[in-house]
Amino acid sequence: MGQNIVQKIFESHLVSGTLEANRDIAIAIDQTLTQDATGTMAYLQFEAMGIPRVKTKLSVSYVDHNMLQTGFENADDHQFLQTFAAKYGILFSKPGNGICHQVHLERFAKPGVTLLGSDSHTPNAGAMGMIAIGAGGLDVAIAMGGGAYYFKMPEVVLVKLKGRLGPWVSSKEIVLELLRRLTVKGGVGTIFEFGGPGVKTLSIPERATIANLGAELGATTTIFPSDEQTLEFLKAQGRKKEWLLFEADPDACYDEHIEIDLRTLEPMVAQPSSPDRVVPVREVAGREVQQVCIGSCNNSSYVDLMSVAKILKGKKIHPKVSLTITPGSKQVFEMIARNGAMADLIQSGARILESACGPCIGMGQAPPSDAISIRTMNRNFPGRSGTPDDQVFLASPYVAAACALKGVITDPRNLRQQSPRIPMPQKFLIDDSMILSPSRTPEKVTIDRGPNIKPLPTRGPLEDAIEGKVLLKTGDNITTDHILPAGAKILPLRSNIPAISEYLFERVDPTFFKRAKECGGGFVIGGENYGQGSSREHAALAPMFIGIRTVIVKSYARIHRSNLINFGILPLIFKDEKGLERIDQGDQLRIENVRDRLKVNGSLTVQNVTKGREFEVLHGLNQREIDILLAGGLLNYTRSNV
Ligand code: MIC
Ligand code: SF4
Repeated sequence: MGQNIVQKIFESHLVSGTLEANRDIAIAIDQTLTQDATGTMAYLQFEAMGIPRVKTKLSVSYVDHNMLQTGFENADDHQFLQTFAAKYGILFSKPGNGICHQVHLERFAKPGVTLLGSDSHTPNAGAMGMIAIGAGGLDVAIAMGGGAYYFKMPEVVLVKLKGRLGPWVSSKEIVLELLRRLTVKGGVGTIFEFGGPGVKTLSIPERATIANLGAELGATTTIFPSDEQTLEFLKAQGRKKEWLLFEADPDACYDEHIEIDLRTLEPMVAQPSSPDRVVPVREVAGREVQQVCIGSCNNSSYVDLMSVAKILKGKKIHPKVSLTITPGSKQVFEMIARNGAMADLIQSGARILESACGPCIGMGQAPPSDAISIRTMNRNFPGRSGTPDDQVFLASPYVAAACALKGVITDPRNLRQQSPRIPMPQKFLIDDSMILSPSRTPEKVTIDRGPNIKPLPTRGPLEDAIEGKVLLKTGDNITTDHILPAGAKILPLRSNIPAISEYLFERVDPTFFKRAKECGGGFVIGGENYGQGSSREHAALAPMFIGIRTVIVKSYARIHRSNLINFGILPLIFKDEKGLERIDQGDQLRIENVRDRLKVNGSLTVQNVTKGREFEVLHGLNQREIDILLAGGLLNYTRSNV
């Protein structure tokens, strides 16, 4: 029987397990990437493993998130990362070189290989016909040490594209359509493999927009075939030799099929404050817009920004709008600066930001209160922009540019101009001088550790009885931005767990940390898709640090569940609907014989001491996960197994 692309790569990288949906598997990792906001912890963890040099074929450390240097903290972290990379055999992409996913696609992604990244949008590189998965920093540290990546074999869903996109419709609409149909939890336990004749009409950056936003569906990853378009892109990046034709066999099988006819798509937006609240632009047209932000790892490629420049050329943006442009990489920035498009953007009234995550992660450009901000990004979770009552809409660069011109939400088809069709460059500007090679004399490199870098917190083996108060009862789709927000104020504390812990659940309940501290920890209770969004392991590490031993919810997002296990927090699941209803915040819960029950049983009994009742919870853990939890986390487990 023929194979799909996912099976082909998994088979050639399989370390353990069988390639059947929902079975435990482990794959070998060829490449890793980290970014600065998750990288410092990942490298401290790698260091704790005592391995002198990374064992991957390629590991890159990017600096793109914590770019505002309002104090010494972020600069300290950059120094740490640079010296660490030099010593341990890692390439270092300097601040200013660009956003990790954009740079990785340009310079390192290649068909047929595997990439694990400590950022949830790592699947961006799936545009290149490779398996690229987002994970917690500790999983990436293990991979850098030569360890495999363990997960459940996802179902592989074929997304078959037919036809060609119409004028003013971009590849963003393809993935917004998927989000509209499937919602933010529709891709959990799934890999989306794109195929069909419509794929051939999409360039690599257009495919990357889709693969990137696949993370918002909760998917493990998204992958495209490697074809003529891939060859063109690699050629233009001076990397022709890395191309190989990589497609599904004609008789390949899939667990499910989805079809999208590109001709039926129209300009769309995701309304506040979830990426799946998708509607056609015309349904919300006319609402006043105060801010437009173009950029992020989702839509900041050369073609994206050239399209915006073409739309804005010779015109002025609406007086009420603040427009920011963030080129995704130095390559994009320099190319549009040299060809004059940057001048067109500046003359239109745009504010130009450095190549970094910037507004996407609330590192500046928080919008005014209650104002509409149109962003070409991938996440509009509440308050993520930095403004508590933000109204962020996600849109394509075409829609964003139209809104900037008109000052109201505008369907770009109503602009009196032609839809820009920017050709892919024959040759990109290649200058890797901001990617530093590791040292040839690593023994001479000392790692700079400024006062912002605090030692890694650890915990002992799992307790046999867990007791505590329900500190928080939340609803469905709690994101890691709810659990531990990012933004300009909190991000600089990513290397300082004691300090960052004070912001746990700050936006959900500002009293959480104080109460948790008074109680010495406790339980967190939630609904469906708990922990969706980012890969930040701080959303598990900080709870572990303040004494949270157990989370009980209806279901988990993949990366967050792994992060909880990695840091020794039991991720339990309500057995039935009523479980959640029977608990109130403040109830005292107790679980006994935890260690023994985990070893022999799929369920545990929770006593609600306050209400004098018991209820059953499931754990759904495999043997390896149980062993990790019993050891008190993945680092303890790895150390004791080496
Ligand atoms: C995000 O987009 O939410 C982030 C910031 O890039 C995170 C990583 C982090 O929190 O450091 C992600 O996507 O994993
Ligand atoms: Fe950076 Fe935003 Fe992309 Fe996350 S989603 S990597 S914050 S640009």
